[in-house]
Amino acid sequence: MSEIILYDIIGMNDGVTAWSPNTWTVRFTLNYKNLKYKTRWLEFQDIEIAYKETNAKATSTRSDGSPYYTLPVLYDPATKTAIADALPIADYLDRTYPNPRKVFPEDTRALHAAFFTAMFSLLEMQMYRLIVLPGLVNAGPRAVDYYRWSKESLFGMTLEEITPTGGPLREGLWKEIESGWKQVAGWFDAASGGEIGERRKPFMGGEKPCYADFHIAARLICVKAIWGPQSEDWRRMSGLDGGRWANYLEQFHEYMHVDTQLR
Ligand SMILES: N[C@@H](CCC(=O)N[C@@H](CS)C(=O)NCC(=O)O)C(=O)O
Repeated sequence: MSEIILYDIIGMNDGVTAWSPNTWTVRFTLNYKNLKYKTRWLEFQDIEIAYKETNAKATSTRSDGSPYYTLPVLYDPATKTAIADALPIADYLDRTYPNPRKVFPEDTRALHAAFFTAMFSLLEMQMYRLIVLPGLVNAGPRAVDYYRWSKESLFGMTLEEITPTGGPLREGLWKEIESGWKQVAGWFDAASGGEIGERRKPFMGGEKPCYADFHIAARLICVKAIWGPQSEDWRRMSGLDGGRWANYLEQFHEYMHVDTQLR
């Protein structure tokens, strides 16, 4: 293939679902830059194939020292470059294809690094815990054993312990998520210098999205895909902060193209 290849995990909830937050961030980046690419869809248990096909290096290891294979992986035939992980991929794409636009506006890379740390501690692990168990269904029937092994060995807990299905533990996670989103909402307000209503800037990047926006939108898409758009959980999350996050997601339409052809 002469086009860039994005390796993504196929979701089984509803036809071909693009559900992985980290691969979504890369898809947004490719779409935003108008780059031509194809998607190679792998089932969850087959992620290692991306590394075999491209010679990409796994960036982390499991507790037994073996490579931890995750997606996204991106292969660019123009430069014969194979990279794993959303952030190094975005850095590579900005460096190699700075035009027509970068996802990291000039001199915002350090602020982005601070943003990732803040997002992770405020929200991401808490949201992740609420999708790990239902994610098993979306990974598809052939992935069940691998998925369970992968997540349980990472957390040192069963899937059912990672994702409490009720009770105070679940509510506690929700409370943290609610307060996390409230703080993120404050960041957006700050970006507009206190302006509200029509003059409020839509994105963390101002009038145009930047990587931080894609990072957030990707996580909203992921929880919506796994919980389901009609689920009680999605209703709860999308209703937070006056329905702000569902409205926010709608602004990404022009960057949401998904190459659904299986290959
Ligand atoms: N640090 C990586 C993390 C990638 C990651 O965790 N990807 C998930 C899908 S969103 C995955 O492939 N998980 C495989 C597994 O847990 O076995 C990145 O930012 O891209």
